[in-house]
Amino acid sequence: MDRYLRNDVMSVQESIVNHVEYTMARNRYQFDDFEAYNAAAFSVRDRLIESWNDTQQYFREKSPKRVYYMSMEFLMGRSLLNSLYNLDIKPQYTEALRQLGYELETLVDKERDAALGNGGLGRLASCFLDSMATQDLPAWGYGIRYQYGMFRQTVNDGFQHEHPDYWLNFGNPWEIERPYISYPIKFYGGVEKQIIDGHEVNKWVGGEDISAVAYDNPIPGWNTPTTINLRLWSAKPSREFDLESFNTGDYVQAILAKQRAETISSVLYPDDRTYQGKELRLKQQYFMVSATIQDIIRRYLVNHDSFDEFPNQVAVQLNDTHPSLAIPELLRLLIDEHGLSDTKAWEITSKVFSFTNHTVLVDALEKWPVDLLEKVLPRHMQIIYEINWKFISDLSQKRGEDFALFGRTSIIEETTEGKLVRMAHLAMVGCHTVNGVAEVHSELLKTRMFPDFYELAPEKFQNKTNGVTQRRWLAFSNPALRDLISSKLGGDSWIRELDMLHDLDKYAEDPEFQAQWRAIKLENKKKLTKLIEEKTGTVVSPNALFDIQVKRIHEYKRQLLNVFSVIHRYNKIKAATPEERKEMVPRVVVIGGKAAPGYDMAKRIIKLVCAVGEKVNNDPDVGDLLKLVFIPDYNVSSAEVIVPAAELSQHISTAGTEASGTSNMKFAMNGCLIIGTMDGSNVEIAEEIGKRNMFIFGANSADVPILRSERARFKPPPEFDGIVEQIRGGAFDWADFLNPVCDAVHGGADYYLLANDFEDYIRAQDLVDETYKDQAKWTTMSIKSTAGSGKFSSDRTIREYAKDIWGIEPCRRPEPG
Ligand code: 26Q
Repeated sequence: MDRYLRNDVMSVQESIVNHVEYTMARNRYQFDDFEAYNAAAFSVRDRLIESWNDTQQYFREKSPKRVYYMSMEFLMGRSLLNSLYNLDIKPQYTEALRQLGYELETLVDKERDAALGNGGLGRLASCFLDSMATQDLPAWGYGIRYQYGMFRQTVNDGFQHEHPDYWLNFGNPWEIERPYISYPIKFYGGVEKQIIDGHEVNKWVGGEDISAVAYDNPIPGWNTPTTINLRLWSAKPSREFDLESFNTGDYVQAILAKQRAETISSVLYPDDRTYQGKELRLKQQYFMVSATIQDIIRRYLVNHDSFDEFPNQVAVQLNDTHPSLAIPELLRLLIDEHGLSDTKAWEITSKVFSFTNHTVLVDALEKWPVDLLEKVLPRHMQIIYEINWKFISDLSQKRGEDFALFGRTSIIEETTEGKLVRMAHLAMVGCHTVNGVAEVHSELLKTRMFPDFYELAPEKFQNKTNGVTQRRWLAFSNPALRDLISSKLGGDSWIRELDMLHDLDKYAEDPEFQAQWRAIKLENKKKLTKLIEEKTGTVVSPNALFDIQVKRIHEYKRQLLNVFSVIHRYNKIKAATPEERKEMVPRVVVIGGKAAPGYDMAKRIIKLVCAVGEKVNNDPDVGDLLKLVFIPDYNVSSAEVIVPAAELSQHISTAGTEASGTSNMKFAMNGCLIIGTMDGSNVEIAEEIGKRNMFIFGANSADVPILRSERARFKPPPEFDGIVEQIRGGAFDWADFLNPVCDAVHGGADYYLLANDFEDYIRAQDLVDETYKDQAKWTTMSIKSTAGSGKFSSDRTIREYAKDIWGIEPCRRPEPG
C-alpha cells in the first residue's frame, strides 16, 4: 500500500469529513464554517506531518551542518492558504470543500493570526523560515509559544485600546504538542564549588525549576518535498516534585506555586524600544535560550561522542540580542554539565554564534542590570564576567593599557545607578559575525554604533540586506497579478527565482499589458475599500489614489509628517475654486499601526490622525478629493489585503533611523510606488528600480547630525508653522490633548527634523499628483517597481546568510514516489 495520503478531490473530501467526525467529534453532515475550517486545517496538517517526518528523517540520515534561527518573535500570520499553496493542493481542497457546500475563501478568514511578534523583526523571522524551507536548507526556528500574542488594537474616538490576544482559545490545528520533549530550566539559586573526579567544578544549585515543553510547527517549502520545523517552547511546572513544600504539608500552596511557572511563556512583550529591566522578560529570554541549547546539544550527541565536531554541525543565528544569553548558556552546559575545559568550551562557542542587529537607535540597545542577572542567573553572571575578563586581557595585549577603550568596549557598563550588562557587546564578543540589515545600516554599525569593535575585528562585520517572501507577499496575496506575471514570464519559476521579474521591464510601456496591470490594481482597491468600510465605517472611492502608511507608530517613522501633508492638502482644497478642484487628484490616505501601550506620544499621534480624518472626511467641500482613515489592528492578515491595493506607500523615516524596513519591499513587489527618504533599504530599492521611478525626498543620513545640531536656529517654513498653529488653535478639536505632539516638533525641539524635510516632502507629494494624472507614465513606473524588486526576496537574503555566515548547504530529499 502507498504510504502517502492521496490528494485527489475524493480523498481530500473524505479526510475533511473524517476530521469533522473523529477529531472534532461533530456531525459529519452538519458543521459550520469554523468547523469546516478546522477540519480542513487538520486534513492539511496530516499532509504536512508526512512531509515533515520524511524531511527530518532525511536530515538525520545525511547529518549535514544545520542552522538554528533563534528569535523571541515569529510573526507568522495565517497558515491555511500558505500551506495549500506550498503543498500544491489548493485546487483539490477548493473543490472538495465546494462539493461539501463551503467556500475556501470564506473559511480562510476563520483562522486566527499567529501574531507572536511585534513587527519587522518578527515578520522577518517568518519570511526567513519560508525561504529556508523553500531552498531545502537543514534549518529550524526556535522561539516561544506565547499564549497571548501581539495585542489586538481597537480605536475608539481616536484613542487606542489594547485587548489581549488569546489566540489559542479555540485550539491550534497547526501545532504538534510534544509532551515528551521537555527540558528543565532553572532560575535563581546560587553557585557551589563541587569536586567531581578530582576536579573543582561550579554547580548551579537551588532556586526554582520549571520545564520547557516543545510544540512543533511544520513549515512547508514551496514546490519542494522539504518541510522544516519551528519549535516553540511552552513553560510548564517542572516534573520533579518540589519535595520540601509538599512535605511541609501545604499541598495546595505548593500546587499553586508550581502553576506560576506557566506565566513565563504567557505573554509577548510589546516593543517600546526603550530599555526596561523587566525581570519576566529576562526570564523569558533565558527560558527560550536554555531549552533551545539543550535541545541542540541533545540532537548533536545522538551521533557524536565528543564536542569536537560541534561547530561543524551547528550554526546559531541570534535575531537581535534578545537571545544572546545563548552564549553563556552554551558555555555553562559545556563546562558545568559536560566537563569541558574553559578554553575548549570557548573555542567551540565562539565558532557557533552569529548575530543580527536591527536597530540604529543607540538608546534602544539592550542592557540588563548586573544585580538582576546575578539574582536570576547567578552562574551566567559569573560566566559573563569571565568572558569580559578574557576579552579585556586580550585587548590589553594588543592595545596596551588603554582604559578609555576598555571602558567603551567592556561588556559591563558602570553607571551612577549601578552596573549594566551590554548585551550587544556580549554578542559582539561571543559571535563570529555581526550583521546589519541594509547597506546603510551596516555602515552605521561600523562607523557610529560600534566603531571600536569594528577597528578590533573588521572581519566580523557583514551586511545582509533584508528580504521578504514573494510567496506570501505577491503570489498568494495577489493571485491575479501572479497569473499575469506568469503569463508573461512563461510560467511560475519566478516564484523561486525572483530576479526573473526583470523580464517584465520589456512590457513596461505596452498599452495592453498596462491595461491588464491597472485592472488588477483596481480590483484589489475594491477589496480594500470593503475592508476600510468594515473597519472604519468610512466609504472611500476606489477611483482615488490609494496612499498608504502602515507600520508601528513611532516618532522616527514620522507618521506626523504624513498627517501634516494631509492637513496641507486639506487647506489647499478648501482654498481652491471649483475649477481648480476639478484638476485635483482624489486621494485616500490610509494610516495604520499599533502604538506600544506605554508610548504616550505614539498614542497622541493616532488621536491626531483620527481627529484630522473626522474633520476632512465630513467636510462637504472636500467630498472624494481627500479621505484620511486610520485602519485599526494592522496585522499580517490585513496587510495581505492592503499591500496588493496600494498605489503609493510611505517610508519617510528621518534618514539614519530605520535600520531597513521590509514593507517597502512588499509594496514595491506589488507595483506600488514609494515615497520615501534615503533611509534603510529605500536606498537599495532606489538602486534597483531607479530613483526616477520613486519619489525620493529629504535630508540624507550624513546631513542629519548637522541639521539636528542646528535645529534650534532653523526657521521652519511658514506653512509648517501654520499647520502647528492650526492644530494648537483647535481646528481639529482636542487642542489640549494634541499640544504635546506640536511641542515635539516645534520651538527648537523636532528631534526627527520634520520641519527640515517638510517642503521637499510637499514637493514630492505634488510630483505624485502630477505623475498620477498621466496614467500611462504611472503604470510604467508601477511595472518597473515590480520588475526591479527581485533583489528583495528573502530567498536571496537567506542564500547570503547560508554562504557567508552559516556555511550550510541545501539538503533536499528525493521526491517521493
Ligand atoms: C526589547 C526589550 C523588551 C521588550 C521588547 C523589546 C523589543 C522587541 C521587538 C525590541 C525591539 C523589537 C523589534 C524591533 C524591530 O522590529 N526592528 C525592525 O527590524 C526590521 C527587520 O530587520 C527592520 O526592517 C526595521 O527597520 C527595524 O525597525
